[in-house]
Amino acid sequence: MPARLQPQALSLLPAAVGRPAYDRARLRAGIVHLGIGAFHRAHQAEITDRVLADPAQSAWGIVGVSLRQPGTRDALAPQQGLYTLALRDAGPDGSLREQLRVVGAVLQVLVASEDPQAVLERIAHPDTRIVSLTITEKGYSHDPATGALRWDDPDVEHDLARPDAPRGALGMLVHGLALRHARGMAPLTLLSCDNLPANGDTLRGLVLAFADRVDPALARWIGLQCTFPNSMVDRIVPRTSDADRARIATQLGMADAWPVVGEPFLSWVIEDRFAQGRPAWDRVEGVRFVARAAPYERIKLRMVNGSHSTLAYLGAMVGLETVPEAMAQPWLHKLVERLLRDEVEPTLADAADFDAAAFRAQLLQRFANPALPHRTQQIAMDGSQKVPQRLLDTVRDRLRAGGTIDLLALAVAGWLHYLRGYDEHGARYAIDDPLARPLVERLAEAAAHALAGPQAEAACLVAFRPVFGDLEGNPALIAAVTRHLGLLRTRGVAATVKEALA
Ligand code: CS2
Repeated sequence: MPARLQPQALSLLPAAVGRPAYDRARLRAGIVHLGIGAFHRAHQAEITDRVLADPAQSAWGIVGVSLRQPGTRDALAPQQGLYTLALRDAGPDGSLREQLRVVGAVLQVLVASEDPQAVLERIAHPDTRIVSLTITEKGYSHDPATGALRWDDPDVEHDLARPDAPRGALGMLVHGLALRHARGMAPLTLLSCDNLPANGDTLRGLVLAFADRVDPALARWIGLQCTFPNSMVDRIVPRTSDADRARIATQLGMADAWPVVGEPFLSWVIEDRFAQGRPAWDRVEGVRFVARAAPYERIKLRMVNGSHSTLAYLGAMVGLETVPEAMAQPWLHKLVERLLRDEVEPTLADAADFDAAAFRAQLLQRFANPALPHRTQQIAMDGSQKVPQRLLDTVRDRLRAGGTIDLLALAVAGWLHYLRGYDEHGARYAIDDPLARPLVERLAEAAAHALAGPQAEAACLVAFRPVFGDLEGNPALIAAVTRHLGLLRTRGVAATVKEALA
């Protein structure tokens, strides 16, 4: 057993491994981050770590929070918060490259399900100035089509009744802010880093709605004093595998119980609206503060995430396990390229200084990165929460402009096909989605109907309002999804895609 990664062992790391360029003992924790998973640790925490090298920035250490699972805390506590970030890609000759860096920005990890009071008090701590979030789409307890709060969400119901022990993100934020308000403390910036359209505005709407139920005066204070910048975040970060752990331990010469692995590409665009200051994150290449993030967000959700989900559903149905494997199929590669060029990019034409062709070429390379075996099933999860902003907003814009939606409809049909729960080889998988039950039950009813067939299933899916919203019953979308679904079911994914490209 190699020794464990720890502050005392930093000097023993090989010279090529990056490490904190500051005295961790001098840091204060200005940031509380809800959802301290791989994504945050490969993105915001690394960027913060680089900025902390300047002693003038030492107030921006991070306290991470896991809302439910103790896994990250258990892994990082013996390492006093240290962990390794491995950035991986392939060189021009195809050889794999990996750059390791030990990140020191995370000072402590709290587990809300074990000690919600500790999290509330941390939000109400005088050092805290920013609460940031990566809690995934479903963590917002909202209706994916409209962004409205779901009052019947079990976390919301629980947290309205238990201000002392909230378990969801909204409850934690509002009850934490209530402590600050009651104690006459300064307001906070609440910074969503999730893949939602207008993530800051969406979070603001949800927090204000929840707070208004708790205490209208609190809601007024939050609305007037706290800020909710929108932000766009882009870096591919697959789940860490045991092979990653083993390889990284060999390179470090010591064990890291939970390293994170990502691509070198990095982009973070944040609206510069902070209630109590912010780190100089923009000193790091790839990070920008702007007045309005919406154009960047739209490009990212539609180009990166829209095509990612398309690859994930269609790839998973033919048994392709990873994104680079899917990209190695010329017909899937071409589908993504054409989907972007012909149906997504025309909806982004108003974004200033956006070079769509260059972005597309770079994106295709990022997806093909052979050093990142990002699993199609990981991206396929939570479709009901992802499809609206990744594909359906684009469909809306195309229909409004009188454009074709053929390849977008193929992607939607791919999701519908995927929801049957087994791939083309008969291999079964679970549908991991908070709305799996209503979706699958509805589709099963449609399939059992006397007039069963792709038409009934497509109509039934497009009638599902929480996802399709005002596209409910749209005849053009139903017709296109029906056609593709029929082919997917009878001739298979490869033949259907090739025909769509012909
Ligand atoms: C992916 C994203 O898991 C998913 O749904 O599409 O996590 C994606 O890798 C990132 O948004 C890239 O920035």
